[in-house]
Amino acid sequence: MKLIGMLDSPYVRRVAISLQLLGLHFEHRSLSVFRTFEDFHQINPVVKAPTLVCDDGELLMDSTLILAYAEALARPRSLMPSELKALQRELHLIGLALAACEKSVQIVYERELRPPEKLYEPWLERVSGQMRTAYGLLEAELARQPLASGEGLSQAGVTLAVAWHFSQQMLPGLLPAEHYPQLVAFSAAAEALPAFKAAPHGDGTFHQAE
Ligand SMILES: N[C@@H](CCC(=O)N[C@@H](CS)C(=O)NCC(=O)O)C(=O)O
Repeated sequence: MKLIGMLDSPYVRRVAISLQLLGLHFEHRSLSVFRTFEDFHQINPVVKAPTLVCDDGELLMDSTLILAYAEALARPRSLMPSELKALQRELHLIGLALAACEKSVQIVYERELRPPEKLYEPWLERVSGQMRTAYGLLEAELARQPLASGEGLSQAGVTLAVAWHFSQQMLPGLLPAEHYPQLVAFSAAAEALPAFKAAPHGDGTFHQAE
């Protein structure tokens, strides 16, 4: 299967890291939804990153849906807990991390895609507040109950580490490290893992280690 999209997208990156952790082989094509719109359009006319081209040619999009398929392919291997209470917490954390991701991406788009005179400050303030709230809640969750950051890393761990790293790279200064010590430590541990190093944030291409 082929994963289409750039690793500067937190959604593409969470899929690239998760596929590795699930033991699934894939090729990666680092196409930009902006700079290479036409090339992307030829693969997926909706131009959404990530796109997964399955081995039979079927197209999947949306990182969470792609990961649902990947989980089914990888069975019995899984990044999700099976016990109900643990699954509930896992989904709660993933929801917070995806909200933080979405708000971060909205800030990036607002800053980078709009002409400066069309920036809408009340919207920027709103989404910045939502992003800080989501990360604040994640920080409190990790302080209350740690999450495995090495062996045993779960989907919540992948998603929150990728989200935090993305926000740090793209929105420096918006989230002062001293307010989020748990997230800083968790992210550092995750970024040191081989699966994260093989799919670094940016415009590079992932190569599966043999
Ligand atoms: N909920 C989606 C969000 C994906 C998303 O917004 N991807 C961005 C790149 S970071 C994209 O495709 N942007 C182009 C567009 O929406 O037109 C997911 O989890 O995959």
